[in-house]
Amino acid sequence: MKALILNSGLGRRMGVLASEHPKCMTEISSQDTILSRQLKMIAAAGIKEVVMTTGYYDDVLVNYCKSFDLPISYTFVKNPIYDKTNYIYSIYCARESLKDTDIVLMHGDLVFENSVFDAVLASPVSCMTVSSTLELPEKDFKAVIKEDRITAVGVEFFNNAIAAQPLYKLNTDDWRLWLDNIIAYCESNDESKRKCYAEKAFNDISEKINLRTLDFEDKLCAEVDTPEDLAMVFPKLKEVENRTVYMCFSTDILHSGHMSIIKKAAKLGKLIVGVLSDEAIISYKRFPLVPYEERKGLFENLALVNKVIEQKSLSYKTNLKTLKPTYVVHGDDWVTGFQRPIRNEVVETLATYGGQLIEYPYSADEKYKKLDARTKYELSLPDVRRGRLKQAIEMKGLITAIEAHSGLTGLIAENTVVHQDGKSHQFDAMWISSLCDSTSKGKPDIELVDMTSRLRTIDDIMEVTTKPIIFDGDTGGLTEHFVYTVKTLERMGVSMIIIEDKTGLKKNSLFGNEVSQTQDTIEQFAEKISAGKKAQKTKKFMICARIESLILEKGMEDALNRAFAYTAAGADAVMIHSRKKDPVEIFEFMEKFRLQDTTTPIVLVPTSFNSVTEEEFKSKGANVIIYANQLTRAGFPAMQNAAKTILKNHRAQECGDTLMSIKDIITLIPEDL
Ligand code: SPV
Ligand code: MG
Repeated sequence: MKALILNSGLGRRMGVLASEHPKCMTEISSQDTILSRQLKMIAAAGIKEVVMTTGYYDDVLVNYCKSFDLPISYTFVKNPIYDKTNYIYSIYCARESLKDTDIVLMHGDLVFENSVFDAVLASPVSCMTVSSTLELPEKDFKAVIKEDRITAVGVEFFNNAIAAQPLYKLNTDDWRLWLDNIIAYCESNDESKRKCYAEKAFNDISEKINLRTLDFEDKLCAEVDTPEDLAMVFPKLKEVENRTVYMCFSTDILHSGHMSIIKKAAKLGKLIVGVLSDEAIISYKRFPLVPYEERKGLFENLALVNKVIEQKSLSYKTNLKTLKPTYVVHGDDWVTGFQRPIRNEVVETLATYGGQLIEYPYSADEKYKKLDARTKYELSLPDVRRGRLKQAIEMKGLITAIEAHSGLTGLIAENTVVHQDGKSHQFDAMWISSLCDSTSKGKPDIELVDMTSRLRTIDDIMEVTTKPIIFDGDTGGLTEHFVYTVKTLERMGVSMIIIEDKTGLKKNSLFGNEVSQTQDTIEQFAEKISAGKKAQKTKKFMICARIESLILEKGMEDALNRAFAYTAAGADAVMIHSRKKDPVEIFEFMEKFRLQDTTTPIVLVPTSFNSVTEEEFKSKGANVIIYANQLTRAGFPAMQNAAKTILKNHRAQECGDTLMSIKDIITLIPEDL
């Protein structure tokens, strides 16, 4: 497609404003003239060839065009008798450059906004811009409409007419017919046929040309013939140029799909990009591979982006209330699904001040899905996965983990998401519980399942997940063995090991003093922790000291003494455990610990004191909440029930309703996982 810009006119009615250069070089804003604005839009639309007819001050015009570094090749054609003819003759002069191509034709004094130009270019049929909302002008162009087609264009028509502006898109065949008649006009002996509007040559043959209207309504599309026209265009243009567009991104890579929507958005106004905070992303999808500051940098370096700000939650409301953008741009994928409430809130907020939501079709391209899968895979690699627990605690303050003891329960921990009131909730990490790992093997929780087997469980889970792993290391065994465990776990990409200050034959803590259990000495356990910290090779791996004083009824003071001794020995976190239903002792511990230590993360396993909400724990200073055994406890009765039902009925039909369908179970695990 070529653009044809008609700039041979004398512009007499502009007076001094066009006395030293062609009219199209009249300034219309602090950055632009009519022409520079047109050329930038043409270049942005990807049109590479411009044919420009010139007349007076043609050398000024040619030099001016070349002064812009735009990816446009120009063909300048001077109408040698521009002062004696109309632009019909200028087109005739340029005819050789205008054959066999689609054309976007505009008068050089036309100022229009991007969305009008885009709509013209996107039209599949030949079209001319008209306005159904403007009054019929006295002197300017009007288009006569018959059965949806334009049958005549001129200043003299008032019946069945609509206000029109000389911005056209003409498909090759339609243009060829019109151009041929323009040539015929200009080669005729009739002098007046070189002095009329080119549209007269169209009107003669309009029944052969399928020219449709493109209604720009009250958007900006106006000719500047006089200083009065200019005065009307100024404020309108200012309003157009002050428009702002808001988009929000959570991506850590920018691909062509993002660039394409950014380009569209930037055409609507000054683009402000909201970058979702790390915390908001974690709550919504997977962990960001690239932290907020770097993701912000991606957009700050884009020329199309005016400003980048943080969006602290999935909700747009706060940013929209502050920025009041003219438009919010988003893919149409949020019309349904879990983002729907967020979209609804955007629509409501925009309505409070007259903003508008613009949605473009979402591209679920295969190559973008592959990119996403690759990013996900990277998250599962040891070096990336290991440090993410520490980062998540730092970012969120409080994180949650659920137990996993197999690939399958790992998938549940990884993929279960609940959408509630426009927010989404999922677990941040996985807990490889000694109780559940042992139970799934039909063994008691007494460090009987050896480390080789425990590592195998970790590996099974790691193979199908990306979330950070907290390993239940029981007592940690002999210090001489513990240092090897630390190194092995680090190498695998585990994020934290929790060891409890017990010695000898360990039993599950929830037995308390009902069984005989021995607490280690402070010195010996602290020594084990320091040895582990010394053995550690990477920075973000964590060793958490688990204090059993409350379980073994040794009192609060003992618990606190131990907590401070263990952190002094290098523990990265402390876990305080209790088997009481009432959380009072847990709260007391946290309060007293926090008086002296405000930073070391506190880990809790609220199996018994399960009435407390995460929010409450957070307010009291907890940082990690582990749901240590719920999946195992949910699975066992369900399985037992199915077994009993079959035994009672001597067939499986009766338990069918409680089971997952065969289709669901065989398709649960994708083959290319
Ligand atoms: C586990 O899950 O194995 C634990 C937590 O260590 S508890 O069972 O409460 O001791
Ligand atoms: Mg355990």
